[in-house]
Amino acid sequence: MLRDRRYDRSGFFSGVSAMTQLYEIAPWTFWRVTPPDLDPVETREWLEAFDALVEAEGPDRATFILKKLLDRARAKRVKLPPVFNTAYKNTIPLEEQPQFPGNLEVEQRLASIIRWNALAMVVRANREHAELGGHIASYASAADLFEVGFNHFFRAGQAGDLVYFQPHSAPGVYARAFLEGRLTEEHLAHYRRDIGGAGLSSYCHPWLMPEFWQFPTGSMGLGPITAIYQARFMRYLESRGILATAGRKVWTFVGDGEMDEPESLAALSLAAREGLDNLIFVVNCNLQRLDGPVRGNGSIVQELEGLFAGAGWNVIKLMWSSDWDTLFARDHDGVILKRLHETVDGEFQTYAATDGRFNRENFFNKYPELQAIVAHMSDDDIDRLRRGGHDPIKIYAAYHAAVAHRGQPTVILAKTKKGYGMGHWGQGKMGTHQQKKLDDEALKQFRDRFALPLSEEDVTALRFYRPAEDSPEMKHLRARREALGGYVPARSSQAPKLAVPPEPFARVLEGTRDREQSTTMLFVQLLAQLLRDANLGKHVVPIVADEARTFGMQALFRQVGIYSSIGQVYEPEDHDELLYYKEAQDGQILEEGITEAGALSSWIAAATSYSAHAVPMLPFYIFYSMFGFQRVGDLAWAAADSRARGFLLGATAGRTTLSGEGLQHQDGTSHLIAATIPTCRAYDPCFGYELAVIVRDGMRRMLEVQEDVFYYVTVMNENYAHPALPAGAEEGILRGMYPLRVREGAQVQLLGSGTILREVIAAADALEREHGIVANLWSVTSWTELRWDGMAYERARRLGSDAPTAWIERCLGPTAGPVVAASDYVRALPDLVRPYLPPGRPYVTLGTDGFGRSDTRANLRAFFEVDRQAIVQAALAALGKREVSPASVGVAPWLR
Ligand SMILES: Cc1ncc(C[n+]2csc(CCOP(=O)(O)OP(=O)(O)O)c2C)c(N)n1
Repeated sequence: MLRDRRYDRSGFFSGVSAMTQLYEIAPWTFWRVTPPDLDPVETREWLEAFDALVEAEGPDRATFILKKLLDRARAKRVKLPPVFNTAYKNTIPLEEQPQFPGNLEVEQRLASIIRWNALAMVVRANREHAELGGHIASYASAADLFEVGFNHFFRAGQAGDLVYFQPHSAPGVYARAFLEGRLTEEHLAHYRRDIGGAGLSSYCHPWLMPEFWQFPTGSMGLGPITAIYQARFMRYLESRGILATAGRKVWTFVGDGEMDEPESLAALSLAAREGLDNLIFVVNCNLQRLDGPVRGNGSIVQELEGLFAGAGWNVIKLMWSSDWDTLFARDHDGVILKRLHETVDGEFQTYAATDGRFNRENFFNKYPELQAIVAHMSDDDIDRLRRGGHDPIKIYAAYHAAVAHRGQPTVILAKTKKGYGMGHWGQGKMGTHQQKKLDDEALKQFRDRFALPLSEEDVTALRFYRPAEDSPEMKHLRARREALGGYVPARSSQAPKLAVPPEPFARVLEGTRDREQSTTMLFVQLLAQLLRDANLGKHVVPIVADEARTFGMQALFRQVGIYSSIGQVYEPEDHDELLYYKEAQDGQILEEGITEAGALSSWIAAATSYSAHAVPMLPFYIFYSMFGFQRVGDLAWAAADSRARGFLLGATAGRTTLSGEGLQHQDGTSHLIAATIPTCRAYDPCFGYELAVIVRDGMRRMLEVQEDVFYYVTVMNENYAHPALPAGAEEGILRGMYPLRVREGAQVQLLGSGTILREVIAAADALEREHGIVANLWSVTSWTELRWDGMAYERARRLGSDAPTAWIERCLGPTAGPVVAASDYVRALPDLVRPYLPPGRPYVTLGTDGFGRSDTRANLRAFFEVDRQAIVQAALAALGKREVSPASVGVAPWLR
């Protein structure tokens, strides 16, 4: 329908349509429709009057009048046209374009060489091993965007800029690093072959290439959101007087298809609200994603323009190359724009995939005036008309304006061709994203297209090419990078060590005597103490996603303040209370509001500050445990890949401990997900002293030893008394289990974690009291640590080492009887350690499988069969002391 009706995209109506069509089309294409001009003479008079106003009194006065007119229109209930779209052309007019400061010719040659090496690397890898995969077309479209950044903008070093690269354009970044001499031919020959050393990882992985990549962007959407919070975190560091970050920029390269990810869009308004003019997004609008066009029936550039502008960003459209300037100059009727506006992205893609002749016949010959504008050009000239994102002069102008812009983040919408320069076998082709095998003919065409100094043999052998060190290209490349402070990307882990103070832990380690408290409360007390510490305090970053009051943290609002880039411009409702809601420019708490993805992105920025900024920070992000790994697990992966160091606190944890909230709030699985992340040390402590030992050791490992690990600790909201740290328990607490009560002649071993440990303790008492059975009690602080440890020893033994046994086997080996384990998580969690128990010991696990429910704690625990009675039953059954009549056992209630 749209194709027939020819809507236009700027507000100029170009078809035979009528007003009624407005309502037949989808709302997101609304910007493309304007009612027909019923009185052109009157229209002209209005426009002339406006022109005269601008001419005589200047643009500010014109803005004032426009605002007045808008107010009047609103008052009269006149519908306003969409105001967030501009014409389909460059935002920066020719007359405002700065002089290109580089050596255009040399830079273009360098870009061509880098294009070749990237291509050769991918094609070589796939000739050798077709399974390796890789990408050519995306970098082909992004190469000029990257190169202008490398030659003129990206400043290196821990006080330089931060660049988030589009992940699958990594081949181009490797190819450049090869020219720079940072990667060898050997590296390039090991593209996508991580195993065995010298490999280049598929995408940007700090874990796999820790001295190269800074930010793991491989999962679409995570680059954009983490970059925004990075830019905000840099402001936070500055505002709190910790680090001067002014002038540093965060550059983010995103695909237009990637902008569909919710995470890509999630923080756009935050970036604008915070006035992050240290943030620049470059959206590579090659109009294609993997399967096909991003918006075949519409215009992704116009859509994103509306979206970003509406969110409050400075938008720079980088649409057409310098070649088009002369065409626009010859166009006195606005016919080029008219034609551009009626062309949808699906058609632009076809124009990219076809030649000059096709473009002339189908695009330019549509109107005689347009045909005339290109009449002097050959088909080859038309073929060579570039889109803006392939012209270094226009790219430079856009970057220059973005860097200079104040008060808002900037997005550059760069129009490019996917598979640029890949000829008929790649450019603009529907399947180009997957293209990775090229025949010799195609390679030769590529060589000719980019005028590469390669022989036939060089081409067919896919030889990498590096110009001589004294060539103009290499001299230029080195001079530019030297001027910009070194090479990019480069990751550092140079940061000072921080000492862990003993004092804050003392009180929690002593226990609460008879006072009943939750581990959440104890954690908040601990955090408050850490914040007070003279040396460490200022490095602590408390992060919440609108649940601070739930966790009893409101006292911290007053103690350290909530970070706000503009302070507090209102008097808070509770200002006369001692613990009022205090926002401040130097506030320490990051109160992110209801965005777990945003809060975790903030946490990643803080947790990697040691690397990105050479300033170690210690973030504690506390959240509803159900809305952690389950909700934003992919960001947790990215955190690990980023080598994050910090604490995640899954609060109100456990499926029965958080009683009333029911199904979607009760977490029975987060520890299972945590168990899949290699650098995540996950703990489910029951007592305050366990929590204190874990946090203290975590700080030691992350801040003093500088290990790349992070901690996930579940804390609960059930109140009970906490004993003091038993002598000798520390090692076991950290390794995952320790004996809480060991009795002579014990017949059964009872294991428990989190608050369910208390049910286990009660069960042991009941077993002895009511059945005369003596049990040993074990507190399991981490099923997952026991599993990592078990796996390591099991492997060592399998490979013939006489390594000592796993910790769990060492604990339980000298004991007797069956082992019964219970937790507030699904049974798969305690089942993780089953293979590492001493041989021949029966192992019974109890857990909270099934859907969560609202009820009292006691009812929930009885229902899920993790309460003391259930544990007693399980122990008796395991000892063969209880007969269960099959008739009395129905389907487990939690399966219903
Ligand atoms: C979360 C996620 N989903 C899917 C992918 C697989 N993927 C990688 S690139 C790509 C297409 C990207 O298209 P676009 O963002 O337009 O970038 P282009 O390659 O066209 O420059 C897809 C679907 C991914 N990496 N991450």
